[in-house]
Amino acid sequence: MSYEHVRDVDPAAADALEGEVRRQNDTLAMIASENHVSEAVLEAQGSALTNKYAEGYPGERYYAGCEYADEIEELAIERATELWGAEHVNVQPHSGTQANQGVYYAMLEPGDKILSLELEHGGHLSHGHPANFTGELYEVEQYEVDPETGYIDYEALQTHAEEFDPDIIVSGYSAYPREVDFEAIQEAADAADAYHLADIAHITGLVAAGVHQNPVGTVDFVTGSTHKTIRAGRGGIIMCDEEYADDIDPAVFPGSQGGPLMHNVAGKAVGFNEALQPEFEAYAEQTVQNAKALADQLRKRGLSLVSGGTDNHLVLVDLRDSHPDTTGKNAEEALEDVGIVLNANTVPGETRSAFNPSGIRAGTPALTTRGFDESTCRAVADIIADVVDGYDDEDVKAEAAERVRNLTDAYPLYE
Ligand code: DSN
Repeated sequence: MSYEHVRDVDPAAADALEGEVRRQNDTLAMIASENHVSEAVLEAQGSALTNKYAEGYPGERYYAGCEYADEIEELAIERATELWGAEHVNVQPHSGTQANQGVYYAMLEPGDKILSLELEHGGHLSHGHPANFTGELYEVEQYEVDPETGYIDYEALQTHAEEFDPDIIVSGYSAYPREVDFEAIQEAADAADAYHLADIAHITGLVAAGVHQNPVGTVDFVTGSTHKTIRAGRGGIIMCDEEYADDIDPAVFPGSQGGPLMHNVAGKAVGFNEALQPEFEAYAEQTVQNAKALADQLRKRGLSLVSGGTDNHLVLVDLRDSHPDTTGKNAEEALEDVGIVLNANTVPGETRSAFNPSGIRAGTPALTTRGFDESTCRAVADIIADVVDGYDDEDVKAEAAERVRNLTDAYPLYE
């Protein structure tokens, strides 16, 4: 993949763009929220729709010249409806965080109460963290995973909801390796007479493929990002029943966003179409099987996993038992040196800091897109374990880098 037109006018930018393609090809992307979209999605995102302003919604735009913007947005909406089954879909949020913002802005008043999962336990900044606008504008209390099992304690959540009386309960997580029982959380929301927002950003693809429980139809609002396991163009999405459409749409535009990023909406349309093809189900199933194989091999190599394993696309390693003197950052940096790109992550009961936490999070969506299966993921687990064991040993790292190189050569990207 080359950027000839960019190179003609801006060699420095072309170097960076080509460097990024090379970096993605030559390393294993294991940040659980990342994936590799198809060239079709890349082309759609790089299309002339980047030039178009289209404030409003299909058929009701504030500017002229929106016939193709309408077509592409309608395609994205139709396909999302088919994938997840919601009555109403808004494909304009620029990101998953902005999708959440749209729901809060539509349904809450400043000072209203949010009950959500603690960030250290797998939640997300936009679910009420003090450093996020949600932590400033709303009154937030947070639930946790069971410290013994690492699973969400649904009974404790229900009791917490009864005591706190929230206006909205947020489910759906960024670093929680287990399947979520959205119905159990809906019972807590019903008991507290609260809305329920399920942020399925990480598991959009698993839900669309029927591999995980679909909260659409159970909860009030489902949000997500569109570039993670669903592997479409970058951005966010909101889904809800028709009764909330007139709250949600104006909260996105003009409430909290201006013109939609129509090139990204095009990437969503094209990626959603790919996800409707029969092979996507196999991709989603393989992503989970690969994560289970990765988890199993890491465990065999003596690493502790939060909750003991995984039901989805990610594993969360708590290094404190096996490597008390190795931080998540130590591991992240050593792994990056050998070509495995994942992230240091906080773990439940974190005793270090968010910047230098005690865990690492690793996901299989991008490896699976590259064609990895269970045995390749076990091989990757062995490399991770070797590097964590010898994170400051240059010989260990050189040998690990060679094994990563063999894998990236065998599974090239964007040929
Ligand atoms: N940054 C994403 C993640 O890594 O989970 C969430 O926004």
